[in-house]
Amino acid sequence: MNNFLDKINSPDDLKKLRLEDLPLLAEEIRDQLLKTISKTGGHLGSNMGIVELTIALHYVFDSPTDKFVFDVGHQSYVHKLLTGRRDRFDTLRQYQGLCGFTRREESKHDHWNCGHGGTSISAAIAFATARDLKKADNKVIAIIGDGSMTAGMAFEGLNHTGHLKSDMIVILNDNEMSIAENIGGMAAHLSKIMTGQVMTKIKEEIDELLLAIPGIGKEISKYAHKIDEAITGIFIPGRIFEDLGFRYVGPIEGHDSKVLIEVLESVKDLKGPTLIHVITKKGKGYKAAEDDAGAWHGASPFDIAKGEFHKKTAHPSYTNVFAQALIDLAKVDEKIIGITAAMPDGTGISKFGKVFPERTFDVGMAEQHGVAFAGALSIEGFRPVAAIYSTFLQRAYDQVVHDICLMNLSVVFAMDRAGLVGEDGATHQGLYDIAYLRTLPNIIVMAPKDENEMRHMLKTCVEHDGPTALRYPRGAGLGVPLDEEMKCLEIGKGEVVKDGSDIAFFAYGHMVKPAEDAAGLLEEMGLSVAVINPRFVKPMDVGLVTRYAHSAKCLITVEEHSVRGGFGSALLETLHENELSGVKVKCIGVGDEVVEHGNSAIIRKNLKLDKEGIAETALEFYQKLFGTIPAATQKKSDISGRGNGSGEEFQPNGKKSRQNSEVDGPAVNKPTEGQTVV
Ligand SMILES: Cc1ncc(C[n+]2csc(CCOP(=O)(O)OP(=O)(O)O)c2C)c(N)n1
Repeated sequence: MNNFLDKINSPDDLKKLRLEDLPLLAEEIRDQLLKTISKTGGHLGSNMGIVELTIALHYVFDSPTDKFVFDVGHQSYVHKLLTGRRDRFDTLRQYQGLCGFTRREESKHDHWNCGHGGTSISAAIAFATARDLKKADNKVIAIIGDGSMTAGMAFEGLNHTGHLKSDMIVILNDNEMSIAENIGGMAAHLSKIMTGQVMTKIKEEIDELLLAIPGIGKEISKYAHKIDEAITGIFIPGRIFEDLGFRYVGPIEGHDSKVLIEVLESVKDLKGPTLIHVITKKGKGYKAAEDDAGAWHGASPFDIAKGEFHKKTAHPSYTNVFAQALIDLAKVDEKIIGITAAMPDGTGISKFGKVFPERTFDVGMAEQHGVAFAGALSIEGFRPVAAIYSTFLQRAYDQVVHDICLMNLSVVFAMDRAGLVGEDGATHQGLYDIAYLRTLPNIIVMAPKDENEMRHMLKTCVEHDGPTALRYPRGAGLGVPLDEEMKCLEIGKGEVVKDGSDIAFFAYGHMVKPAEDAAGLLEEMGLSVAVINPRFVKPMDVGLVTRYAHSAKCLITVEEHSVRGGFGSALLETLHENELSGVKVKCIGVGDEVVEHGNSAIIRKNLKLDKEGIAETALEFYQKLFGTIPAATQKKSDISGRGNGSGEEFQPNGKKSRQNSEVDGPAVNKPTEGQTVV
C-alpha cells in the first residue's frame, strides 16, 4: 500500500496526487470505510459508491470556497476523510465524535446541516444566489442521489434553479437505489436515459452504414433522423432536466476518477445550471454490500471478512412486532393498507408487503404525498396505515393537518423511532411528534408502554373512525409476552401500574419502564411512589389525573420528548382546564436544546432520562417541596452515586430549562375521582 490517504489532511494534499494515483487512493478510502463502519455502523453502501466522485469533486473544485452540499449528508464520509477529519474518523457517529451527516459546526467544509432528504438543491441555489448578490465567484455544487431526487422538495429546488438560471451544478448520483429499490417515474426516466445511451450507440452504427450507401445514403440518413426525433423524444437524455432549465451532461461512469475529473473540468465554468448525471454502484468494492444494497445501506457493526452483521441478542424490535401485528390485523380486515415513504425495511412495511403486495405502497422519499395519498384512500373506505418515522412525519405536517385531521379521515400514523435515536443524532431525533400532533383536531394520540401494548394500540387505531397516531421507540422491545388476541383499548383511559402517595409518575409510552425502575429506587429510600401509564396524551385521562392530583403529594411527568408541548404540557393543561390548581408538578423530558448523536444509553444518562436520572430529579423535587425524607423512613440516601447533576429548572419567569420543568401553586380544590388499580 502507498498510504496516499495518510498524507491527505486537506483537499490541497489531494490535489498534489497524480491522476494515476487516484485509483489506489480510492482503494485505501474503501478500506478505511470498511474498517471504521464495521465497528461504528453507518451508511456503508452509499459511501462505498461515492468514493471516486468525491475524490474528483475535491480534485477539481476548491473547497471550502467552492461549496459542496450533500443531500441527506449520509454519503459524506469520504468528504470527511478528505477534509481534515481523517484522524477522528474512528469517532464516527459516536458520542462527541464525528456526525454521520454534514455539520457546519464540525468543519468549514460542511456548509449545510442535514439528515433529511431533498434539501440540497434549495440550499445550493440559495448559496449561488448569495454569491451573486455579493459579487463573488465561487462555485456551488449540490450532490443528490436518485432516491432523494424523488422528494418533492428536490423538484421545487430544480424548478426554481431553472427559473433563476444561476451558475450552479447539480450532480445526480444515480445508483438506481434509494434505501430499497428506487421507485416511480423518475427512476424509470433515469433508466431510460441509460437505455438511451445504448440506443444512441446502435443508432450511430446504423447511421454509419446508411452514410456508406453511395449517392442516396446521406439523404436516407437525414430522413431517418427526422423520424427518430419525432417518435423517440424519450431518447433525448435528460429531457426532463433540460425542460426544467438545466444543461444535462451524462450519463457518466462514476467509478473512473479520471473521466469524472475531465467532465467536471469541462463544465465547471459553464454559465447557468448544469446537471451531471453520474452512474455509480451502491456498495462498490464490497461484495456483500453490492449484492444486497438494501441491507447494507445503513449497516450495523459487522464482520468484514464474513460479510455478516454481528448477531444481536436483544428482544424482538418494536418494528418487527408492529409489522407482524399489522399483518395479523390485515388478514381479517382487507381494507388495511400499508404505506411507507422509502423506508420499507426500517418501518417493517416490507414484511407486510411480502404478504399483501397489492395493499402495500412505497411512495418514495415523499412523505407529503404519502400522507395525502393515505387520506384519499381512507375516503374510499380503506384503512391506510402510514408507517413513517416520527422525524420524517415532520416533513408532512401540513398534510397531516390539511389532508387528514381537518377532514377527520381514518388514517393511522405509525411512528417508529419516536424518542431518542442514538447514533443518527440531531436530525433524526423523534422529539417533537407529541407536540405537533396533539394540538390538531380529531386526532387520537397514544404511546404504548411495551411492544405487547403496541399491538393492542394498533388494533385500537385501525378500528377507530378518525385519525390516530401511535408512537414507539427505536430498537428492541422489553421482551414481554405477547397476548394471543389483540384487543381494542378504551380511548382516553390510562392504567395505574402501581399505586403510591408521595409521588405519582405519569410516564408516557416507553418511559413507563424506567419510571417503574426509578420508583423502585425511591421506594428503597422510603417514599411511596405511584406509576401511571396514561397511554393517551389526547384525549388525556382526566379521571386519573384528577385522582392523583388529590391523592399524591406531587406529580412528575416523564417522557422522551421535548418538555415544551409534550405530555407534561398536556397534563398541565388538563389540570388548568379542570381547575385543579395548586398541584405540584415536575415535567421530565428533553429541554430546549439540540440532542446530538451517540450511544443511546450515554445520551439518556446525560439527559437524566434513565432510571437513576429520573429518580434523582424526582428526589430533588420532592425534597425541595417537603424537605428531606425523615431518617426514620429513609433506607438509602444516594440513588446513583453520581452526585447532583440535575438540569436547570423551568421557572414561570421564563428562565431556561435544560431538561425538566416544574410548576406549583396553592392546594387542590377539587374532589377525587375513583380509578381502578391494575
Ligand atoms: C425526508 C426523508 N425521508 C426519508 C429519509 C431516509 N433516507 C435516508 S437515505 C435514503 C435513501 C437515499 O437514497 P439516495 O438519495 O439514492 O442515496 P443513496 O443512499 O442511494 O446513495 C432515505 C430514504 C430521509 N433521510 N429523509
